[in-house]
Amino acid sequence: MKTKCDGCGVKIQTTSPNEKGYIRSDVYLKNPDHFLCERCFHLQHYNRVADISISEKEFLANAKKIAASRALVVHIIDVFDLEGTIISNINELFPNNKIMVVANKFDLFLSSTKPNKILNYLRTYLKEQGLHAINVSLISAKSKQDVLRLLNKIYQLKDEEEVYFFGVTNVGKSTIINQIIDLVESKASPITVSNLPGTTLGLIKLALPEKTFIIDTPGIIHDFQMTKYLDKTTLNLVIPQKYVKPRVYQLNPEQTLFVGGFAVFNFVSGEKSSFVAYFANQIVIHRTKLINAVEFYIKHVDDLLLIPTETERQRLGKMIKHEFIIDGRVDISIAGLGFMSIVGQGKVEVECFEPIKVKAREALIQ
Ligand SMILES: Nc1nc2c(ncn2[C@@H]2O[C@H](COP(=O)(O)OP(=O)(O)OP(=O)(O)O)[C@@H](O)[C@H]2O)c(=O)[nH]1
Ligand SMILES: [Mg+2]
Repeated sequence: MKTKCDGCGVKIQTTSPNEKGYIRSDVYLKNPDHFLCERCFHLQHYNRVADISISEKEFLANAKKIAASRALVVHIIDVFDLEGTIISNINELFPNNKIMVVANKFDLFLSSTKPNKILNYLRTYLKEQGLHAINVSLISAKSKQDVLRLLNKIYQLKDEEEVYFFGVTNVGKSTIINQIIDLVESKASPITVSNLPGTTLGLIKLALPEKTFIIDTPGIIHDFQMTKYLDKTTLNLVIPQKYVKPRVYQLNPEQTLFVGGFAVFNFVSGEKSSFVAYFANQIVIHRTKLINAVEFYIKHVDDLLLIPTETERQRLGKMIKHEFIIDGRVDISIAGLGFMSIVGQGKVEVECFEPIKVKAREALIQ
C-alpha cells in the first residue's frame, strides 16, 4: 500500500485534518494506489490551500540525505529572482555531489533577450557568489524543447541512478518534472504545482528510462524573500506567469517611483537617468515628486498602490532605507519581487520592508 501523496510527497495520515498529509480514510481506501492528500486536492481542484509548509530542519534533513549519496544535484533557480533563489552555500551542503545549476523562467524576459548573454552573466555571477557548478543551463519549464535539452544534459552528467532537484520554493522544480512526465509519457501522476510557497512537502521519485530516477524535493522559504509574507491573492499578482513587460521611466532628480506599496525608489540627486522596472505586470509603478512621496504613500497605499495588503504589511514590519550611488548601469533587486534596472548617475534611496533583501548588482539585461 502506498503511504505518500502523489501530489506533494507528504506521508499521509487520517487522524488530524489540520496537520499535513491528512486524507479522509474513506477517500484513501477507495483508491489506495492513486490519491492526493486533502491539501493537494484543494490546490489542484480549487486553487485553495491550508497553510502548511516544511521547516528548515526538514529541508536540511533532505539535504543531508542527498549529501550522503553521489547523486547529481540539479540546483534550480529563478532567473527573474536570482538574489532570492540562489543557495550560495550549496557546495557546502553537498561537498561530494556534482552540482548543475538550472536557471528557470527564461520566458519571463522579452523574446529578443539573448540566452547566451544571460548564460555568460550567470556563469560569472555564480562564480562571484562562490558557487561552483559543472554546468549552467537556462530554460523555461513551459518549453518542451528546453526541458528535453535539460533532460539530455542530466543523462550526460549523472553518474548515479538518482538525480535530485533542489532549490528554494516557487522556482519551478515540480513544473519541470511535470513537463518531463509528459515528455517521456510516464504513467506517473502529475505533481502539485502552485504559486504558494512550500507546495511540495516530501520527496517525490519519478522513474525514467535507463534506470534513472529524478527526485523532486520541497523548497525552503527564505525569510528575505517578499513572497514569504504574502497571501494567495497577492501572490497571484506578484509571481509572473507570463513575460514581464519592462516599464521605462526617465527620471529627473527629486522624483520617486513606487513599486506598488512594496518599495519606493527615491532619486535623490544626480543627472537625468533611466529606470526600467522589471516587476510583474500587475504591480503598479507610479511616479511622483520626491517631496510628495511620503504623503502619497500614506494616502494611496490601499487604493492606487493596492498591494501588499494591510495584513501583509503588518507581517512585513517597518520599512528601512538602502542607499545606492549609481554611476553607469546597475540593477537593484528586491528578493522575491523583481528588479529595477538603472542607467545613469546619482544617488538613489530605496525604501523597502526590513526583512527583505535589497541588493545592487551588475545589470542583467544589457
Ligand atoms: N513563467 C513561468 N512560470 C513558471 C515556470 N516554472 C514554474 N512556473 C510557475 O512558478 C510557480 C511555482 O512552480 P512550482 O513548480 O510549484 O515550484 P516548486 O519549485 O516546485 O515549489 P515548491 O514545491 O514550493 O518548492 C507556479 O505558479 C508555476 O506555474 C516557468 O518556466 N515560467
Ligand atoms: Mg514543488
